[in-house]
Amino acid sequence: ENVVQHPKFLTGDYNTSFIDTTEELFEFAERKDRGTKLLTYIGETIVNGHPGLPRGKKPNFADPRIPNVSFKTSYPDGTKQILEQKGAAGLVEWIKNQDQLLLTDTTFRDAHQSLFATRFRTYDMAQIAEATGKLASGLFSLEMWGGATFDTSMRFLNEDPWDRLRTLRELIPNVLFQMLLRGANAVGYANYPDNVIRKFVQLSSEAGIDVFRIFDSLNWIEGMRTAIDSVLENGKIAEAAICYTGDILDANRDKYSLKYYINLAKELEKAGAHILCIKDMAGLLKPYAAYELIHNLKQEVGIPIHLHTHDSSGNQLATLMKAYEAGIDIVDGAISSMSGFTSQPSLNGFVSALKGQVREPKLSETNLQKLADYWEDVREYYGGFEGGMKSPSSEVYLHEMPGGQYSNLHQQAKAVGLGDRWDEVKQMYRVVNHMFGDIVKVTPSSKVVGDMALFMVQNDLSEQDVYEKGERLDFPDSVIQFFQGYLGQPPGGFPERLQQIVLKGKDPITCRPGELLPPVDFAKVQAELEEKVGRTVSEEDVMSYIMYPKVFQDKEKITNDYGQISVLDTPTFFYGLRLGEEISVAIEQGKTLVVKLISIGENSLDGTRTIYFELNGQPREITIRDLS
Ligand code: 3PY
Ligand code: ZN
Repeated sequence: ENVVQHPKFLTGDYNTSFIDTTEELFEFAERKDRGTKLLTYIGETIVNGHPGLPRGKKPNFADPRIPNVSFKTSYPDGTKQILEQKGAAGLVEWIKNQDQLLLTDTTFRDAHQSLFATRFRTYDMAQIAEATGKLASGLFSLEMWGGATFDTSMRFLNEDPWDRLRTLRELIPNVLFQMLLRGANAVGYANYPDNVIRKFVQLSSEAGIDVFRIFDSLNWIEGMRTAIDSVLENGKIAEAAICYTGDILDANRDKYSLKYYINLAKELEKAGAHILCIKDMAGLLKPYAAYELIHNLKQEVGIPIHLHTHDSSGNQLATLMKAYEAGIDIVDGAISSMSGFTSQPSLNGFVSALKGQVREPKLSETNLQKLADYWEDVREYYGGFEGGMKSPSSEVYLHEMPGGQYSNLHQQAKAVGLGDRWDEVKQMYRVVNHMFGDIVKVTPSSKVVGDMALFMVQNDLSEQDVYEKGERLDFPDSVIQFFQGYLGQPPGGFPERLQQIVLKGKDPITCRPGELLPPVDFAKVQAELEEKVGRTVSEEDVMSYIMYPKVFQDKEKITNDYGQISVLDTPTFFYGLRLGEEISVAIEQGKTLVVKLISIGENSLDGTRTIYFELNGQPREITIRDLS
């Protein structure tokens, strides 16, 4: 603030002591040269590429087809209005009274988590948000937050996950927003103290989440209660999940039987869940098993049932169909151009398949196609992160890897030099599951299995080697924590021999980790964080920092160096600019920078290059260290 803008000056409310007593006049903000910061980022990207993507010339992408709905239509009322008018219990009644099958669109979360290692940017979501609210207002919900997106949006995209939530909420005021919450692990990979879970649920409710899909990575109900209770306290919808693994129709695999799932479902209903989710994170629920499971659950529980699956095997549209026949209330799908393989089955395809049926969903095929056109164009930008499946594969029945993990683990394998041993990693994943006693594999338990598989392949260890040389092995931290009981207790307990080998004399816990973890003192953490980053932080920042301290601080540093790079379009964000290319960047409401790349200098003796830009028509040079 300077003198002439000061409110007291503007209103004439000052006297001669004004300058002496108004200290903030002498606090000069760091000169914010946002232009230079942005040019530096673009220059860096041109010279050194984007992490995880091959360096090279920026491909020619067509402009995405954004459906033209703005101003022409208003937002039709949707499920969000029902929740607002009738409350959580009223919404549940409304679901039960439906004569249509309800649908959730996962495109904004699970689809890209499962196909593109969670790399989709808010920029691309925001551009289709209004059209989604207007063209698909009949959806039950949009799954658009949580799971791995919280971590990756900060870690790889330098975005604030809370901003994504708020931005989309503003643009979609009519459809329920749904998130994936990992029970006591919130949106992280380890258990957090109870007060962190409660605060997280409160803040996400306030920022716009309506439906919380809550699961525990070992199907351990104790790990879910705090989250369920918090959602109920906030007046939101608690959707509690049974994670499906194994095969209820395979008599040889009786650990996860129909009876097991029915008991779990009843417990969750008793725990206060509004909706029961069957979370088939790997896509193992075969069509006839789905009928059997849902048909039986419909008789045993009174709450609506929501089915989530992944189409890795290519069988899952058939599973949705059998689920429909068994009376499922709500089903997840992804917009067709973001569906299939490790993602959800096609929403568009399923809607078309049900046309003319008794419980036909109230969604327009034409409108859904418009959304599909957009995502088809936008997914091109992310080609470098694609998971690599070229066809459906029933191999998933062997390794049982969650769809949301597949592309991420593949990236992780490449990063540690095991890209060409991916087949071995997948086979080892199966071996590790067996060694761990056949566990539910979903974040974070799936990460433990993945870490162990990578560890064994990398060190050329067989199962036998682990038992024989285990004393001398430094197991990954996540594996040690798992056997210590810090992710909770698996059904049937831990395999004792392996547990002893991994823990090397340490005692495991058998109680809920949240009982042992001291509550976080939020005010203290806030002060600590403000000290570290040198600015005032919000409660949301504190939460992001508690869950991802290093990632949060790295993001802060990148923001200091480059400014808000989330305002860049995605091709520029990943590939910089082509020679002669000009872009407009809206850095804030009403303020636009026009950036043009003029030329790229030769590599000089000190290892740097000069990049010549025009910024709003003025020549600007940026020097970048060439890391190649
Ligand atoms: C996640 O927790 O991120 C998942 O998608 C689990 O399926
Ligand atoms: Zn999923």
